[in-house]
Amino acid sequence: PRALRLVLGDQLHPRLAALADLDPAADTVLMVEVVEEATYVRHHKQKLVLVLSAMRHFAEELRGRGVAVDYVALDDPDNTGSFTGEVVRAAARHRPDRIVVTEAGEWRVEAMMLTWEDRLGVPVEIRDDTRFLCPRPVFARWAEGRESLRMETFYRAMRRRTGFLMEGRAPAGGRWNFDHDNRRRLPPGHTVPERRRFPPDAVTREVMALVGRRFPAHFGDLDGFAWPVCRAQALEALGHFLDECLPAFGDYQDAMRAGAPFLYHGLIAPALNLGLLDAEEVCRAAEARWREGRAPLNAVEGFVRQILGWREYVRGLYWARMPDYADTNALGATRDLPWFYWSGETAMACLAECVRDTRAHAHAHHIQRLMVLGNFALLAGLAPRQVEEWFLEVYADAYEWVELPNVHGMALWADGGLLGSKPYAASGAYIDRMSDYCRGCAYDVRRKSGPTACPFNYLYWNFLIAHEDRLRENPRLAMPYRTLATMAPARRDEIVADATRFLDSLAAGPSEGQPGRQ
Ligand code: DLZ
Ligand code: SF4
Repeated sequence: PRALRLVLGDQLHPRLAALADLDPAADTVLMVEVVEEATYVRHHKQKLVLVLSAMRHFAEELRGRGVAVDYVALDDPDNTGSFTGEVVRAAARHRPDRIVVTEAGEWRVEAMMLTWEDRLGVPVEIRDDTRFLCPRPVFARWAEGRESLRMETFYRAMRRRTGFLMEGRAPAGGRWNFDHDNRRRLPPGHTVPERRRFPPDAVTREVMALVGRRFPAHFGDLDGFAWPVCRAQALEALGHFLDECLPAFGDYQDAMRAGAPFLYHGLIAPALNLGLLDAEEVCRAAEARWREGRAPLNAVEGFVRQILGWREYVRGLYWARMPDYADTNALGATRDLPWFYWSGETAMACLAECVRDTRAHAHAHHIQRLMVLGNFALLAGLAPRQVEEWFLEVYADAYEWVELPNVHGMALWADGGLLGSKPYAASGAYIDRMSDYCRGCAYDVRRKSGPTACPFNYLYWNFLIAHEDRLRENPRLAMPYRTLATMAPARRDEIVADATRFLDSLAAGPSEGQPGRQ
């Protein structure tokens, strides 16, 4: 019997479920570069390069192991441009007895896969994606009958289930969570480590030319590409993080500094989400550093929480709630995405800096995403769908399963609190505390009102005023609402007037003389 085994662009793992029982004498692995995946949202140029280059490297590795790989390149003249079209064509070429796939990361692609068996008249076996530590049915059972689905509860269950950072039944160090120790700002003059870069090899350079030619209008710089594109490079990047960055990762994980986009962050999400690394190995490696006394527990626990907790949790939630999850808009947000999310042209230094980092690297770290770009979107009432599309396009690590819950639920509270117990709204004081952005800003973070005041300040109170009915009873917002209750009506009016003036000035398209989307 001959199997055709499809490997998608974000499934580049040596022990992928669909390859488990591969018979090199009879089976063929199918990999396809299709324009639909590059354009269903208009991905950042570096993200396109990353995925396509990693696919080409992975195909070569399989061939090196003696596996027959049928690889359809983007420029192949017969390429139909979609997964379904290419599976249909490949089935005609190979006449397999069955098709084996690993479940897709995105709902959109799973819906396609579910049509293939009928269409082809060949059995299509869809296997669980064993790269994740919490299988979809396990999450569904955990979620069943719970009123709220809190990450913290899930994370503790996962610690118990996997044994990571456990001492018997107790959490290592006697606490589940060391986040309290993880909110330090970067001391002035502190030097952060140089990060490992992976300059483009011949394969990557060819893909860069292809992307430049085929997708010139997509956002993002193409030059400067330095992401790991194969497993060996990804392991090197992981090793570098563990050696140089993990020890201080916890302390500074929420800090931001102009001109230093990477700080002590892992930078492994692009590789992890492509399959070049897997969750278990990175958690195991980080835990080993702690057990060997080479990294403190607050750092290692903070890291493991992101992978074993948060990452698995958002994926579980995505599959448990899609497709309806994407449709909610609990705060009724409808404003168009301002053009500066593309151009970076805003007098708000924090936002301009985060957009610049994003354009240059297809990367920004979690606080830049959540507390600057996401926080602004929340406070300004930007339409969830537009914000989600932006996040999905611009980050090298973004696939809908991970992007959507993070943006829709965590940043925008568009799910009405299924994921987060309160909206992550913050005024300029938070950004000032965690960064050095405000020093270089045209606005004054200490001013509360008027045209030179930091817009985050009045937008924050304007947000609380606008959603008073919905949010006043939220126990986690009791403090700001008590403050609001003591505000004089004239002060409230002033806040609303400042916010209205500012929001009305946001342009949703390029104004004259501004650069285009790229
Ligand atoms: C993101 C992406 C891109 C840009 N291109 C391809 C491609 O040409 N072929 C492919 O197999 N996968 C690609 N991907 C990744 C898919 O979009 C991803 O597998 C789905 O979104 C499911 O998670
Ligand atoms: Fe951002 Fe306000 Fe600080 Fe300017 S003053 S950088 S807008 S937080």
